[in-house]
Amino acid sequence: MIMFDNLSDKLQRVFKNLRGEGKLTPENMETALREIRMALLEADVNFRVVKQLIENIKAKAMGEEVLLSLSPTQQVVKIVNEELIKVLGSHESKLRFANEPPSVFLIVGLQGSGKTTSAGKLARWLSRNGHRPLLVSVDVYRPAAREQLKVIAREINQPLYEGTAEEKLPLALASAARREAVQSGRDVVLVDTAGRLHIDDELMVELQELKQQLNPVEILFVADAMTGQDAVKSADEFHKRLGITGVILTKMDGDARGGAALSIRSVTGQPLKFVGVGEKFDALEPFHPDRVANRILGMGDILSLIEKASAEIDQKKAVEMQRKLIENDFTLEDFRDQLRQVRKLGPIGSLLDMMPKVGMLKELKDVKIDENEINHVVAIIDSMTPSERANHMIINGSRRRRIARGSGTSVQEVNQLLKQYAQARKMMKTFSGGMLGKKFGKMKLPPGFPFGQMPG
Ligand SMILES: Nc1nc2c(ncn2[C@@H]2O[C@H](COP(=O)(O)OP(=O)(O)O)[C@@H](O)[C@H]2O)c(=O)[nH]1
Ligand SMILES: [Mg+2]
Repeated sequence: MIMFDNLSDKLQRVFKNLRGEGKLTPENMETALREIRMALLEADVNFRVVKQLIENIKAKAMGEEVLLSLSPTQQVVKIVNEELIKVLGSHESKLRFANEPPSVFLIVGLQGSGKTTSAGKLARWLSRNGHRPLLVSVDVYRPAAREQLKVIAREINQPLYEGTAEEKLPLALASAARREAVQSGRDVVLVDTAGRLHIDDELMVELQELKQQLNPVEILFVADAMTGQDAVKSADEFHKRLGITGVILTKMDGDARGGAALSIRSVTGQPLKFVGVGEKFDALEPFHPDRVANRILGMGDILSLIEKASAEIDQKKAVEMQRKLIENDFTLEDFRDQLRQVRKLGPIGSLLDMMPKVGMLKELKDVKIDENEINHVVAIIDSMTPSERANHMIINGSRRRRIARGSGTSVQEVNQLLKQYAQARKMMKTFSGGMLGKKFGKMKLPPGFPFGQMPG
């Protein structure tokens, strides 16, 4: 997110200036705090939020919590980091779901903030995370708006409730969509509501009615990060008049200064749940306060980077694999490709060791990728003929001996590989391809994948 670059630069300059100092004194702390305050205000952070932040940082820096083992810079970085995380909401705020499905989510906000796009993104995100969403647009005043959601639904391949000719009002449409969800076993109804250029009473009355009748578990306010403190103000007003349960901050890929992201939580008391980082439908990320704080302080967001890099490992291939799995067409050749991808991930192990927050990646650390073993397996598959790779059932005893010779391994190893392949094939089918797509991307490898002896 380029939006924090400026703030990040400025804060790092503050830390650099402190580096020359032997210890924290009221004087050098005063200077540092003044500079931090300026940097935050220039980033368009709400002035009350800045005031509170500075007070907290000062109290901590001057208080008993100062650790002798840290240098002045490290101390200040640590404190600023902790306080930023607090302002951003401390921990990831997950979506809530109704005890009895379907859960109704109202998507609300001003016109152009990104509601319709976010509804689509959220539908895709939910469907990739084990849910079965149903979309409905109740923006009855602008037929184009409903058409827009219809087009999006088709593009992301998620169902949309279109409504009948009689269902002309938002309430009728939304209620019918909920009934439809019950009937078709959909567990989340995403209601894309009408927006206005400004908050007006008519809109609020309509939304209040929807809230009363539908009893939504989430009322997500969609705000455009580019509008800075205006976004914060309207979030606050929506919350006062309607009661929101979370915020989706869109257009974080733009060059806004970041003030909205840093203020909205403190001002409204409601958490940022997702950020929109692009126009595509997968450009939606759960909001992680600690990662954003790290990013602002210039620690880089190694976590997101890795997640992204691994998610993008040959997406095309992953999709193709998924198709093959569904059609039970996963050959030894595909198995070899898969292993090559795993091998590509190898260096991540060493990357992890350098990272400050490995705790979060415990699952990852436990997966040891044995490159040697993978190389062996790849060599064995390399020694097969194309028809053997396409159909492992034809690999009889004499073929096994030939393959072992060709790859410089033993028949035993070839046998073991074929067994593992058969197991992997079975297991992957149970995962119904999910692991190879998003989940594989996030490297949530099941224990022992792809070898039995891996610790997990
Ligand atoms: N760059 C960027 N554009 C976005 C994002 N979210 C929405 N948009 C764009 O913002 C514009 C308005 O979005 P729309 O969903 O129609 O807003 P609505 O009026 O609130 O429903 C569209 O051109 C979207 O493509 C985002 O996260 N990043
Ligand atoms: Mg819209």
